[in-house]
Amino acid sequence: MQDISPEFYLKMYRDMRLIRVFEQTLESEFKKGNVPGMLHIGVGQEATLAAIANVLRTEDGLFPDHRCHGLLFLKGSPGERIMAELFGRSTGVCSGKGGSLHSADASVNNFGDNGVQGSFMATALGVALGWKMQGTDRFAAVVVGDGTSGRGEWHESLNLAAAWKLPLLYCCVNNGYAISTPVGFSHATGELYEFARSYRMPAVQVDGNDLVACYEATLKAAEYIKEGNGPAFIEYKTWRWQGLFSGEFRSEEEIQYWKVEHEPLSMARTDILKKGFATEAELIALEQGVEEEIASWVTYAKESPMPDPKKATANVYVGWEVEAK
Ligand SMILES: Cc1ncc(C[n+]2csc(CCOP(=O)(O)OP(=O)(O)O)c2C)c(N)n1
Ligand SMILES: [Mg+2]
Repeated sequence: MQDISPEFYLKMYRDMRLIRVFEQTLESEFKKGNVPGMLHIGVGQEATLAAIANVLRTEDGLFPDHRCHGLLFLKGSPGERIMAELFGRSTGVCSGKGGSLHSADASVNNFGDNGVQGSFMATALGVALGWKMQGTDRFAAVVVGDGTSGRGEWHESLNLAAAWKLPLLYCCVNNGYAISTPVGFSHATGELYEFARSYRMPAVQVDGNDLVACYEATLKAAEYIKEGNGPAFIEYKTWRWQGLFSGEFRSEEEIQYWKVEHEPLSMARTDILKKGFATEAELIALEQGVEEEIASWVTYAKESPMPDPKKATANVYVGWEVEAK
């Protein structure tokens, strides 16, 4: 594996920071009532998400789950239009109709999420089959949580992708819980990569809070897929700061470990300083730049008009457009 250059390391760190500030800003705007609908945020999972984003090319596909707002803009959609989408504004990538769970952007091959956990794992098979039949080296990353591995589509998808050698990269974000159910409580194994190995695809487990480890594992898997070998699977062991609902169900020791001792941004930051890739002052400037960029996205969203009710059915069903009363 080639060494990661200082510029690229700093770019990925900046991406992590963008995700953190984006999500925390969104959460605070949500609490003020400015963000409609449901909201699940990816704070704590930034190393995993930034690594995936930096391996995908524009022509590759993305099937993001409900904690992937960061991937929506890192995939290439303009950040202010993702923010506007979450604010339900007409300038959003789906004209404000997608929101947190249903945002897609075909121009960057983001196929979007939906409210049924794991259902897009079946859709992804069709996309990957099409690209394979066209003889391209395009592949799609399917980002799914640990809880989703109990779903039928999860196993059906892995099975068919392996049988037909489809170009899919399964990115399993194991944050330890589905809502508040620990992964080992509801699965035959808490080591989810073992499931994938039984479907005869290369499968590894990485520290999902270690940026470089995540990037190297993701890149290696992507190269294997692009060579036409079929699917690969990565289990990123990480932790989300937010529960599914408010209220905390995890122990003090667990929180201390993941939020302080093994926190992904400070781990990357410490490593950058240790390697001499940037000075403290340069990192502070970079972090301030991120704050300003996200603030400008919020301003854009807030100043954007609400969708026109008359266009409620536009682009929803082909040929079914009706005039709203
Ligand atoms: C088929 C289905 N069952 C239940 C739900 C409700 N639900 C939404 S998120 C979630 C937990 C998912 O856990 P996991 O995949 O581990 O993702 P995490 O929230 O931990 O990132 C559940 C059960 C759903 N959306 N779809
Ligand atoms: Mg989970």
